[in-house]
Amino acid sequence: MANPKTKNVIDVYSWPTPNGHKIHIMLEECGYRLNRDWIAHPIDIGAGDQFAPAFLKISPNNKIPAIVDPNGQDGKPIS
Ligand SMILES: N[C@@H](CCC(=O)N[C@@H](CS)C(=O)NCC(=O)O)C(=O)O
Repeated sequence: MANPKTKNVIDVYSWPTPNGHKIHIMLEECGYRLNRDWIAHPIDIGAGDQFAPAFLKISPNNKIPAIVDPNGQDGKPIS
């Protein structure tokens, strides 16, 4: 069962590169707050984390940043 405290939280998969930071900045500029509205999941692209099968399900082209919004169309998660 979904945790009611985290069911609306956006999962952000990123790394502190300019492309990674732009999603962090966008979320904060839009009023989404870290650890309240979004959670950071580090993907160390120097270590090859972007090729992990679990991450490739979210980002098939092995690129960060990627997000999972739990409230996509019809209330289903979308990445
Ligand atoms: N079009 C993407 C580009 C994302 C991108 O190039 N990400 C790089 C890091 S900045 C990446 O994930 N590289 C890992 C790889 O190619 O294996 C965007 O605008 O965010």
